[in-house]
Amino acid sequence: MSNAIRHSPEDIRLWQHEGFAIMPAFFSREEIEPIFADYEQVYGEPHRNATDGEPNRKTLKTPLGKFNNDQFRNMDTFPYEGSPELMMLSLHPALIAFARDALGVQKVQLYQSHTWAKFTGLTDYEQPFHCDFGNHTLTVPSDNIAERAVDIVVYFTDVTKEHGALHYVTKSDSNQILRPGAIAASEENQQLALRAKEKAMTCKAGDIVAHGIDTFHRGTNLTIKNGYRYSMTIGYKATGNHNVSYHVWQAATGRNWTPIFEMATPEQLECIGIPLPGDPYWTNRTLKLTQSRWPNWNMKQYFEQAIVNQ
Ligand SMILES: O=C(O)CCC(=O)C(=O)O
Ligand SMILES: [Fe+2]
Repeated sequence: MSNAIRHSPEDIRLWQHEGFAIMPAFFSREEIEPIFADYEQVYGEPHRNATDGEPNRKTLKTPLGKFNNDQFRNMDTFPYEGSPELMMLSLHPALIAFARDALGVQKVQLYQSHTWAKFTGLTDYEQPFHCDFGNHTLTVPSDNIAERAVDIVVYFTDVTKEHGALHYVTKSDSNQILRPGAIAASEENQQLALRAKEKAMTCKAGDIVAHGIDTFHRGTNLTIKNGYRYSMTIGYKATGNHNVSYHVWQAATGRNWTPIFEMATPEQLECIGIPLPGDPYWTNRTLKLTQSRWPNWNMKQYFEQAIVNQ
């Protein structure tokens, strides 16, 4: 499977105008299988013993869903520990290419990446329709496409409606039901009207959906006995967009960075803030000191292309 471009102009159009672009088989079985095995080890085996796998019938009666902290259990944040495929997926060149084209910019940064494993019966996963901007910006989603955010969900398991499929409403529909550009639906009648138009992100492992922080969607319960859903959420924004943020990679010093430095290309590292070879940041001093922080990182290109020698 080619690494470079895995999306079509229609995917970009859908993301920009309808808020959701679904790209089946974006990742191949070979790319997904090692990651599935990582999730099984970290989440699957412990949790199959922790729940009886029975759907949560009591809370399924909740008419509109409610956020609760237990929905957000079983998550981890980049950089991960596991297979090279797991460690590198967030920086996959095809995701970077999609984010660039969707935002219409040359340079993008990875600003979010987390795993998520959901299990039947573990909690009530029903959520109301919402947009995700609330914890990605202190303002609201921009009117300018380039200043929006590309939030991609990758699935490592097949997802039917009974596996807690993401439910979503296209922008055409939410604009009509609410008003153009609306980002909140706090009334029950609005929630019900959105539900009347909702679609379910049912998919196969390897499929992805790209949306943004301005799209209406909601999480739903897993209702199949012993069901589970493994996904990863990966967020990109235009480089220099300080209005949108989520994780701070630089603060995660104790995490598993060494394999990232060993495997990533300069273009991938640039997506987490590392200047490219030839950038004036790289001087004799910064090159040598950075190399001593990450002795396994092959910085040859960075040394060779340094334009400032002092
Ligand atoms: O997991 C899902 O399908 C959706 C969850 C969601 O939208 C959220 O937690 O913001
Ligand atoms: Fe959400």
